Amino acid sequence: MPANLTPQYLEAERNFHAAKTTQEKIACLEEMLAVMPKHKGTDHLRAELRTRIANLTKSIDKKTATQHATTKIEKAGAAQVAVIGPPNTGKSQIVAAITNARPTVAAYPYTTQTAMPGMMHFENVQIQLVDTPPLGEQPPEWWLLNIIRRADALLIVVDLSQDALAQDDALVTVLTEKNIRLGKGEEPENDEESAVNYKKTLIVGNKADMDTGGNNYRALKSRFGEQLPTIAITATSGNLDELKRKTYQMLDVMRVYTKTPGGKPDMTDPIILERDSTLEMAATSIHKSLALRMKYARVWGSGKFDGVMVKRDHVLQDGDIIELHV
Ligand SMILES: Nc1nc2c(ncn2[C@@H]2O[C@H](COP(=O)(O)OP(=O)(O)OP(=O)(O)O)[C@@H](O)[C@H]2O)c(=O)[nH]1
Ligand SMILES: [Mg+2]
Repeated sequence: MPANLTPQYLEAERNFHAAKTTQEKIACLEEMLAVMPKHKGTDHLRAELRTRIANLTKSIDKKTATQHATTKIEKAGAAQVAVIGPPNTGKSQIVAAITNARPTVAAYPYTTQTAMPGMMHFENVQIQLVDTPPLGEQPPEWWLLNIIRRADALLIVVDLSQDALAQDDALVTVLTEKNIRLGKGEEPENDEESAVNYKKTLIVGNKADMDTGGNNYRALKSRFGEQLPTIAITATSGNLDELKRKTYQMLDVMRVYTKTPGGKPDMTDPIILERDSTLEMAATSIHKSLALRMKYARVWGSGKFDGVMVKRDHVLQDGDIIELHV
């Protein structure tokens, strides 16, 4: 057996052999990839798993494109944020209130059965939220787990009309078992061996209108407030600007604008980059070949003076305007 495969890997492999549908098989292979220790000894196995996933995906795309669409949500906008949480906490209400999607909201639990994406605008940035079925004490369904793993970040929604801590603890336990941890985590190089998947997370206490004296939110904040950003909202009230702002802030990104020589920058269409990205990373995000061909750039904002010439390794700041020269 190569390279200390973990018990989680072996379990995923058993599930793979037991899987009946192609989608389940793909999910098990993805799980195997996700929980596999990452080092030289597993390079070969990882490549092999990727090829198998690609081949199965090709066969599925031909057969059942629509069925596939509800279990794998294509990313759109600056980031994909999965909205997850226990039953009936208001996940669909939140997605309906701050995006263009219209998922069903209802007073009984287990209303949502499939994932539904919607776009949220925050200032000049578009962020994709994905409404999901409830995540209870049971392990999540294979495809929901994949959506969570693939998402750039999570909104965890709990119900402040009840004891929110019990709900959250159950959910954190379920995710931890699947090697998903909440927060920013270590740098990838320090974490190579562990195969742990860190997710930036905003904890959303919903139904604040029913939290008498704010006691449940206070308890939630003292439990998570040091590690994760938290917010209390009333999703049915309509005033959710602060939720949008905190969702954007959690992503830890920055906006950079481009201009042509002599032209004006388009301030409505920023490039979204990880905070502290360099000029080279900005060019790559526009087009790989552009990064190769680029000779220098001028920058307005983080440079010593406006329009100063900078090199590839120049670290950009939120709001910078760049002019690339090839
Ligand atoms: N009082 C109050 N009720 C809310 C609030 N947000 C949602 N609700 C109600 O809570 C119920 C559940 O809302 P949903 O959005 O369907 O909850 P969900 O988390 O998507 O539920 P599942 O899909 O079953 O997991 C509905 O009756 C909503 O009207 C809120 O801020 N305050
Ligand atoms: Mg729902």
